[in-house]
Amino acid sequence: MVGGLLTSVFVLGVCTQMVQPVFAAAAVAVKGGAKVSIANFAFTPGEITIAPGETVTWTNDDGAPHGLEYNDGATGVDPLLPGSSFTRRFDRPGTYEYNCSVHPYMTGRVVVRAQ
Ligand SMILES: [Cu+2]
Repeated sequence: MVGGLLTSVFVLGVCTQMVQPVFAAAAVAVKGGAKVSIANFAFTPGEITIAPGETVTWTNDDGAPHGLEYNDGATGVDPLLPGSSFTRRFDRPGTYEYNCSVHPYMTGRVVVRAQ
């Protein structure tokens, strides 16, 4: 006596096309250089490391005017009004300290190092 052979065949017609999202690998080779935001009366990040020849762009994201004063005597900017930016290129390796010319307690540092 062969009982009923129940064969359940579930055919899952999986016709799901593998849609591959093509992300044009946005190579984040930041040609524009590093960025520092000035907000809440502070530089963010307070310390940034770049390679020789790269630039740093400071943007005043605060509601008050700030300024940039470099300890090495390079020309800074004063005032740097809200919404404005200032870019400096660093060619020589070293550690560059700077502060806000309006608020001297606001300090930051740029480390230029071959990578
Ligand atoms: Cu300031």
